[in-house]
Amino acid sequence: MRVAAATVSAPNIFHGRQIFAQLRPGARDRMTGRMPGLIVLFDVDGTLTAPRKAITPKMLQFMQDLRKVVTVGVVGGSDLVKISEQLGKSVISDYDYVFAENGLVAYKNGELIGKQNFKSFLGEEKLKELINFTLHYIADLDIPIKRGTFIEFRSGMLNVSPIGRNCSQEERDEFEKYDKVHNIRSKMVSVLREKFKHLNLTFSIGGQISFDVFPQGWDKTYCLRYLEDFPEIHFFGDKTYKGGNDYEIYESERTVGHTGEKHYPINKQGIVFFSWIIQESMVDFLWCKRLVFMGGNRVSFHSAIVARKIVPLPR
Ligand code: M1P
Repeated sequence: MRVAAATVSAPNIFHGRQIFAQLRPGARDRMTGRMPGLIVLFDVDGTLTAPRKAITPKMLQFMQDLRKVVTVGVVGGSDLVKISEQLGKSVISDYDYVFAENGLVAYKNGELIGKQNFKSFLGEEKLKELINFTLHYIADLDIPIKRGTFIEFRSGMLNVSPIGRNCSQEERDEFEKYDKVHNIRSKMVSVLREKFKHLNLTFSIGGQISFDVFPQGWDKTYCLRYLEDFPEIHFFGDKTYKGGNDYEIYESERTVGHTGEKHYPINKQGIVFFSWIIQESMVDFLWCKRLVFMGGNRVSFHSAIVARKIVPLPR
């Protein structure tokens, strides 16, 4: 489904309600009490948490409640170490699916089900060429401050940070502001993209101080190969614009994409949206989903909430 509308027309809402009424009887699996064939996937940074920050207790509780009524997965650009710092040490068993590094490292019910290897894919020579060029570029870069760990080597990708990953939180926030004005990362990405176009790599800006480098197709849509049992996949993310690391999965034909109007959409708006699901059962979600579907457009959290208020569910 495609992005767009911030509003939904009344006839579509009405039609959505009719469909909702038809689907209502089979909405729950008798054994699990959860909606079969449907999964809700969440991005981490900027969606479940502030960038690189820990999940709030309220949000954690909300996710646990949500998992009682629907299958839940998380898909982050970060590696598992960082996702665990943010979502908790038991993260791989707290969710049905945990996709670290876009799903290049994948867990289901606490078990590792897949792991990609960037080094094997590229080969040592090409990898060295890429790393050398990147480090030279950063060495020549004149930015206010630099720290350490300019390249983080991960299983399925490289993470490149012009300031260096071990900057402090304050330095991280300052770099992000500086980058918004001076486009340090997007300029660097353009140069790398051109220089290494023969390698078919993707350069994806997902966080505050860095960008990820991986082969084309190893973006967040990679995780969808593990979700063949789910004809309906809802994805929630913040960086859903072109060039953002949620773009491909948000735009994928296999997902119904949801984006926030501001940062941390789940905290500010989506939590209200999903609270209805938890409180009033999964049928609310179906209703909202049909609303989006019949509208032929994506509906933001906000407009879904507004629409939900305008036309209350039949009791
Ligand atoms: O999850 C989004 C990004 O989070 C981190 O980005 P940064 O440190 O720049 O804020 C990184 O782990 C990055 O790989 C990831 O995509």
